[in-house]
Amino acid sequence: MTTQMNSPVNADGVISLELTENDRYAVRRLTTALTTNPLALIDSTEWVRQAMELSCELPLRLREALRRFRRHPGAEAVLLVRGLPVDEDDLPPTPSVPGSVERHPTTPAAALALTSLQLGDITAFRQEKGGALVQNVVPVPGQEDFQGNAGSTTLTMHVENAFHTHRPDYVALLCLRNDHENVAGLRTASVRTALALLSPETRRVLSEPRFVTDAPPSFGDSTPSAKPSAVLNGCPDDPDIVVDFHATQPQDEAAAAAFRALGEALERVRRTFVLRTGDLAIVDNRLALHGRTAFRPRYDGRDRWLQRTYVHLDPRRTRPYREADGNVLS
Ligand SMILES: O=C(O)CCC(=O)C(=O)O
Ligand SMILES: [Fe+2]
Repeated sequence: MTTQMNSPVNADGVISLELTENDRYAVRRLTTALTTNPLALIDSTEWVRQAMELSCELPLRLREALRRFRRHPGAEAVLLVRGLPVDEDDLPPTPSVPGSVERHPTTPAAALALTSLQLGDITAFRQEKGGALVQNVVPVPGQEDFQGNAGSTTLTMHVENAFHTHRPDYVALLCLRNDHENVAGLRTASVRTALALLSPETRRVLSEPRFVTDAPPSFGDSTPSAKPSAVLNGCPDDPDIVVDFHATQPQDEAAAAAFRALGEALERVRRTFVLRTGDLAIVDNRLALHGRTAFRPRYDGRDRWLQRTYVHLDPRRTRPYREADGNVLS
């Protein structure tokens, strides 16, 4: 059936879609429309609205894949879209400043926004990178060991902004260029595949409010500690997961044992994606954790560069926290 061919589940359980030359051409037509005004601002209401309208004109097979992924995220809870129109030769040097974001529309930022906007609404948090909607994930000199996207050491597996009630439903990561040695990999691990490796007792403990998750370093130090909450939530046979192995603290011994068992199970099922230029990985942040393998930056303008958006499915749920019905949560 054509629908299955459009976004097949690979042998490794990951749903992926390879764009054709025609698809790429169609996406490029839309990114061109979104990048013609050099003074436009990605974070403006007008640009986001235009991008949302144009996202309805994305190639049908891409829209189908996104719609299907929304309802059926698969065992790995990752959708890989390959071949978006990013030309490495056209890219400026990889930024290397702290807090790097894209303010003005570029082809990759527009492609990322268009795709994200067919999944849901793009959002950002005021306290993180100034609330910019398209954020650069780049290594920063001196921050090699930082547990955040400016680092280049192994990035511990986490649900994005696990501490936050309104954490994103999806994290979308578009690769502009990979590292020099092509070893940096996005890692993902799905609770759907890990669950079978956990004992009923471990699942029970993980489903109780016995874990505290702090804000990640990207939020600064001002955020108060959260109340204890559960790591597994919702349907016991197909739960959502909320955990950050850098920021979550089990509150008692049995919780610590369950936490360790979960970490081991997730490690056994994790996947590594060495993304290429034009590859977009969309992670369902309710079901999968993500992290990154280590790499060696050179700070020569050719370092690894991803662009990231967060996607929320239901803007009404966050309306009290979004000023003027905009895209930034505070
Ligand atoms: O560098 C990566 O592949 C992932 C970084 C990350 O966790 C993020 O940007 O949310
Ligand atoms: Fe992350």
